Amino acid sequence: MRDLPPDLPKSFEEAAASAAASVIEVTESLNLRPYWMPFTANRAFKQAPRLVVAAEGFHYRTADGRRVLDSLSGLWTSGLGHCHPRIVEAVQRQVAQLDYVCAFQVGHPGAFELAERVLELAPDNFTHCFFTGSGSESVDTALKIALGWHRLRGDTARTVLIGRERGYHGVNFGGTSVGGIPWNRELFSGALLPGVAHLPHTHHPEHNGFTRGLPAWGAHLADSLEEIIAKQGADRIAAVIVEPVAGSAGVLVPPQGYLERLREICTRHGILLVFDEVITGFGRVGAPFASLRFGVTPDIITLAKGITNGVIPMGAVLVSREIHDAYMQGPEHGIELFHGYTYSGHPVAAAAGLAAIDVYEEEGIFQQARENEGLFEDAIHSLRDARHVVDIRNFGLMGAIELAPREGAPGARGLEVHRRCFEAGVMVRNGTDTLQFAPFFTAGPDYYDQVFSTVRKVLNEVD
Ligand code: PXG
Repeated sequence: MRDLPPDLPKSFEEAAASAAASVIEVTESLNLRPYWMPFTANRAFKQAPRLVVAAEGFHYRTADGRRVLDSLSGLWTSGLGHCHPRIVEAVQRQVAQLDYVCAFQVGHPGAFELAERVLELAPDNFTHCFFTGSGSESVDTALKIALGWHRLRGDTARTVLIGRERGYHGVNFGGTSVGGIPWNRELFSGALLPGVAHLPHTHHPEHNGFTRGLPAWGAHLADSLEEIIAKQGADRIAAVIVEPVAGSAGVLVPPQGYLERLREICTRHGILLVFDEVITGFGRVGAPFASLRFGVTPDIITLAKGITNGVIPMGAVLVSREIHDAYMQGPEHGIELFHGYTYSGHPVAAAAGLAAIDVYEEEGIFQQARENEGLFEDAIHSLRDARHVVDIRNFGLMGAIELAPREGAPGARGLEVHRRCFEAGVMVRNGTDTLQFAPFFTAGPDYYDQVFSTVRKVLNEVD
């Protein structure tokens, strides 16, 4: 193995200092025009850019040298904290030893080891793991595996996919089609997958507003699946995909008994149930996976984000032996699934994943996340009486504070809160007018105090 590169920054302070040295230069000379930023108000951003140059633990360092506390663990990705030394080291070693190898018809040990380690964390019936480069790729992979599985079994009419209103499953065509956030679909609605139906969402503040944990009201909403089945015919439906706890739409927590009911209906009608655990996987709900926390076992699980603690892009799809084995037919020299990505099982991502799982396991991280739920719940609900707040909801270490929108300008108040919190030293993400929180798994009372006292102060200031 080659030695590590000698000139890597050794600490946050060092990294921040070297970054700060180039700050003036960066902010003055950086050309903001060429980069078309994703899911961003580009014109507003470029007038008042928020640039981050370093991170460590729970903090970012901005280009103008300020420390900013992160309240979303990256983008639900980095629950172990930023630049975790064990993951950084594993990545440095791997990239110096094997940077890349063709992903098809050739392998490297890390991908096999990671598949085994991920499956050890999953419910018992999952036996095989397919790697992707992101959550969106995981979702499209899962939907294709579901369609192909039915077809291989001769169930060729099962082509209908069912998502849920306000669901988020990434931005590829499959995920956009089953997704249910209207503005993510609007421009593309003419060319999304045909034959997709959506379950109703479960967020009804008049019945379940300000609930701590799982709402008691709403399990019956799962019965809408029966109505869709009655209209479409059970033998035409391939799969139902839901986030066990919806993240992007602003943390929509499943009503008590809802997921169980979905599972029961899918089983009864031979429909595959896919849990999109891109956010809920790897500790976010105080367990390796939400399916384990809820005791509801889907047929397919999609993953990303926490699999590498967000350090290197990677996603995964977990399936049962029954699904996998249906593909293992035909001549042995034949490719069984004509699907895969250049970066499936990427060596550096696999190394990051293995190191992240070492930390999750050796430090009892999922248990720690579970134990910190009460702290988070009390902290977030303490804003119930704050200005503009119309709902607060939480489960595990996921939470949201919904604000009343400004008249005629949905999203404007949320964005202003995000901006002002950033100026006040806390990164708070807004999805239109809903503030989203994903605290670090090991964060303690001081962290929560700083996050929520800043949000309260900012809510007092904004119109
Ligand atoms: N499924 C779920 C449940 C997700 O949360 C994806 C799929 C897509 O993953 P990639 O890696 O392709 O982005 C996600 C991603 C937000 C937000 O504001 C969340 C995501 C993406 C963008 C914004 O909460 N999650």
